[in-house]
Amino acid sequence: MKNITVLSGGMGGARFLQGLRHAVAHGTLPGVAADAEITVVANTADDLWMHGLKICPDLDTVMYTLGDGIDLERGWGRRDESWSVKDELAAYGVEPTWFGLGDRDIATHLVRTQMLDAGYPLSAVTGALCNRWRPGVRLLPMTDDRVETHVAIADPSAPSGRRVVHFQEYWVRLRAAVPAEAVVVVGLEESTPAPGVLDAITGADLVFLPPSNPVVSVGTILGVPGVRDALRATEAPVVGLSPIVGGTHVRGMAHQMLTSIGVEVTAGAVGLHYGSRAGAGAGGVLDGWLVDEQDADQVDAVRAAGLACAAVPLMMTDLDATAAMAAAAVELVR
Ligand code: FO1
Repeated sequence: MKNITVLSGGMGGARFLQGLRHAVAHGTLPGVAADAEITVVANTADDLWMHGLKICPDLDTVMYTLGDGIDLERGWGRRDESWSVKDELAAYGVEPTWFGLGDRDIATHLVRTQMLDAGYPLSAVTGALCNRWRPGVRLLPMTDDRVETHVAIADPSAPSGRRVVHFQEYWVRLRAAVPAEAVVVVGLEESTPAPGVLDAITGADLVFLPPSNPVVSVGTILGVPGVRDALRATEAPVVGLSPIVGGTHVRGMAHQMLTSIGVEVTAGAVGLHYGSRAGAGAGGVLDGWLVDEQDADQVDAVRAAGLACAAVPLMMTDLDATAAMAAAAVELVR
C-alpha cells in the first residue's frame, strides 16, 4: 500500500499523524511501503476571523506539529512564542482577549489572510505555508469554502433561552464547561470538497479516521457534500480509532459534543455512529474500529454491527505507542 489518507482534526489527529509518519518511515505498518505518501484532509470548521485575520486552528496544528514548530505543552500554536501583539490589543481594550494569538503565529495568519485577499483558495494558501514547514504529508483543507462550527448554549436573558457562540468561544472562553445544546456548522451543506480531497479518498490504499473529535472534527469533514459517498465508494479499507477511552475523551470536548447530538459517550457508540460500510445502516463509512483495552467489553457489539473490531492500547503516550496503534489498525482491516 502506498497512498494513505487521514481525515484529521487538530491535536488528537496531529499526534496520531506523528506516529503514523514514524511507522511508515520505519516500515512497521504491515503491507505499507516505506515510501508511502500520507494525505491529510483537515477540518476547517474550527476556523475563525479575528482582528481581521483568518485563523485555521486544525490546519495550523497539523502543520506546526509535523513541521516541528508546535508548542508541545499547549498542543497548539508555536514554540518559543511571545504575546506582545496580544498584550497591546488588550491595552487598547480590543476584544476578544480570551483567544491566545502569539506573535509568531500571527505571521502565519497574516500570510494566509493576504493570500486569501489576493484570491488564492485556502488549499493553495495551505500549500504555500507548507513549503516552509515541510510537514512530510500533503495537507489539504476539507473545503476551500468558509465553514464555521457554532454552538448553541443556554442563555436565560435571551428570548429564545439560548444564544449561539463560535466554537472557539465555546471551547476557549467557556472551556466547554456548559452543555452544548446544539451544534450548527454554518456553510457546511453549501461547501464543496477542496481540490484533491475526493481523489485522496477514492484513490487511497488505506483511509484512517484518527482519534479526533467525532462531531466537530471528523464529523464536519464527513459532512462536506461528497466526502461520505467517497468513503463508501473507495476500494481502500477505512479504519477508525476511538477518541473515547473508558467512557470519556482523552482531551478536548468530545464528551460534550457527542452528548449534544445524542450519541452515548462510549468507544463502541462512536464506532457505530460512524457506521459500517457493510452494515445495514445507511451512510456507514468504516470497515474496522479500534477501541482501547479498557473498552474490550464493547468489541462484540461493534462486531455485531458488521465492523472488524479489536481492543488495543490507544493512549498516544509517545511515537512508538502511536505507531503501534497505527499498525494494529492496519492489521485489523488488511
Ligand atoms: N486553545 C486554547 O485553549 N486557548 C487559546 O487561547 C487558543 C488559541 C489558539 C490560537 C491559534 C490556534 O491555531 C489554536 C488555538 N487554540 C487555543 C487551540 C484551538 O482552540 C484548538 O486547536 C482547536 O480549534 C480545538 O480543537
